[in-house]
Amino acid sequence: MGTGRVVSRTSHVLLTLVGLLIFTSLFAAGAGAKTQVITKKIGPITVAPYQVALTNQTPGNFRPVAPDVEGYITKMSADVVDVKTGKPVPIRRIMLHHIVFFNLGSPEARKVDPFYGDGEERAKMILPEGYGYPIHPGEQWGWVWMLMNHQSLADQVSIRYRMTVVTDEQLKPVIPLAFDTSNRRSGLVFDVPGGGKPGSVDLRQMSRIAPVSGRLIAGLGHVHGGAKSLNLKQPACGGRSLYRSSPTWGRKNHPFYKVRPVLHEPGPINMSQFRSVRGIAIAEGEQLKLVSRYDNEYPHSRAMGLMLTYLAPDPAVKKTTCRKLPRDIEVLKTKHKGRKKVPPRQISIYDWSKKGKAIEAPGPRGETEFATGDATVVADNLSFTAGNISLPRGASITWSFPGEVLHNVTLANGPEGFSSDRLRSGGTFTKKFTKPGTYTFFCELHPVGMIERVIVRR
Ligand SMILES: [Cu+2]
Repeated sequence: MGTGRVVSRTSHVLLTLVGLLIFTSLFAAGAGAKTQVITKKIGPITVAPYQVALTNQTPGNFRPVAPDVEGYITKMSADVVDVKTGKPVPIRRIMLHHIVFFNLGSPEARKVDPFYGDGEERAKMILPEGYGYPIHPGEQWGWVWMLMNHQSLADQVSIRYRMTVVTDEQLKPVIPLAFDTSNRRSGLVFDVPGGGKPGSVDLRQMSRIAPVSGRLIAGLGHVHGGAKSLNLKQPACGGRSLYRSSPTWGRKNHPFYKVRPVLHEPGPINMSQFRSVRGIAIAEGEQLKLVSRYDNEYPHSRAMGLMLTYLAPDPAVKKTTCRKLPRDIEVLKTKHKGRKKVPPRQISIYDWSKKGKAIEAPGPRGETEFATGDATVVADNLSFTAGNISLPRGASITWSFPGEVLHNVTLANGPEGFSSDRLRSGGTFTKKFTKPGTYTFFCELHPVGMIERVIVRR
């Protein structure tokens, strides 16, 4: 659920196609209309032990394949499956952190938003009766995804996506409209600093203008650990709430809380979605605003506030009327029992054991470097130089990223949440430490072993 920037990053990936492709169609006859379930499976994608695999950093240049038919997608879901059995892979093996699909079908299409996105909460596109996302033969699609291997051995998966496609029938077409409260920071993430009073909240917002008059007929959201809610608002109608997406958190023993290493605080097991056949009337040019609410008592680095909504163009909507919201709004939630309240923060850093396993560590091995002022740290060769460093309050650290492999620095625990972008080729990141205490960090792309501990003196 991203932005034009992500499209440009993925488009070069589309030039080559390597991978296994399986196409299955199940036909169910209607009154002239055909409904088929189209499944595509791309892979095998290899993920190294405890490593992350990113779309454009993975050998093979895997790209998504479009259904190549004239019709409409009414439902869509994605998962990672075993290469041999085709069955979904458990999170303790490999986790699909996120996946986002773009339609690069035409020059105009390049301007539009992702049409489907899913995080580890396994959100599905489920459009209400009579609506569909239009697709055409010969379309090129792009995608962005991240896989994480939670085991000490290299592993392989295929990415499987399933679409319910309606052909030979005219449905009402929808336009995807995506919101991102990081306001397009690289990676679509933001850092909640924390340090607030119990109950304090971090609010972020992102506004955009409705490109056409129409009806909002469905929406889904994505957040990370620490989130309270996402709220889509209509400023022209007193800022009323159109749709609130709320998280359901897994129970303490859910696999999200058992796997290691973690790249960010475990996210929810579900975000509520909405759909409505009547739809919420929105006038062309009208502003829509997404507000993300996170706990700000604790730091939450690499947080997200993403919402994907579907707008069905309707020229009958002439202006903003602020009429009552349609009564047929349906809120879709998981049937699994979970926790309503944001669970306590659970994040640790990990080092390699002698046997090559990820083990929790208080910090990296080695002596603590005592700095009397600003310091520099080099992030390269899967480690941070000066892994343990002590600084006076008010001093800064500049991290440099000289190599060709992307790395970053992400706060695990400490008095203030922050992270750098993913950097390489001489990129740098500087942070001034104004709060005394112990900070632990990891690289979110190499979370085992690429760790750091900073002590800021009083
Ligand atoms: Cu790294």
